[in-house]
Amino acid sequence: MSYDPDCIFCKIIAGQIPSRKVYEDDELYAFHDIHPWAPVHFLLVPKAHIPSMAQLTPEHERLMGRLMVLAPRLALEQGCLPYPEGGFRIVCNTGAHGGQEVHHLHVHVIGGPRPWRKG
Ligand code: DGP
Repeated sequence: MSYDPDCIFCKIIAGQIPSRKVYEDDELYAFHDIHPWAPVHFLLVPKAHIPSMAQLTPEHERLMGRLMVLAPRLALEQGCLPYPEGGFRIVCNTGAHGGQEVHHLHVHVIGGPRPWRKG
C-alpha cells in the first residue's frame, strides 16, 4: 500500500491525524469533510496514495468501481434521502484547474435537504 508521509489524507487514514470516520475496509476510507458544504458531506478515498484521477490506470478499475458502488450506500447511511426525491452529489476535483487542494484522490459525497452552497 503506497503511503506519502507528506500527505494529510495518508496521515488521516493511518490514524496519525484524527478524523470522524464514516467507513473503512482494507482498500477504502471515508470521513466527514472538515468544512462541510451541506448537511451530509464526507470524503471517500482509496487508502493507497493516488494523487488524483489523472494517475488512474486500468489496474485501478476494480478499486474505483468499488468506490463508486460504495458511495450511494454510505450516502444513505449518512442521511441522504433515497433517489429520486433525495439523492446526493459526487465531486472529484482534479488538478489546479479542477480546484483540487489535497492531492490524494478523493470524492466528495454531498447531500441532504437544499439549499446548500456549491463549494
Ligand atoms: P479538494 O482537494 O478541493 O477537493 O478538497 C479537499 C477537502 O478536504 C476540503 O473540502 C477540506 C477537506 N480537508 C482538508 N483537510 C482536512 C482534514 O484535515 N480533515 C478533514 N476531515 N477534512 C479535510
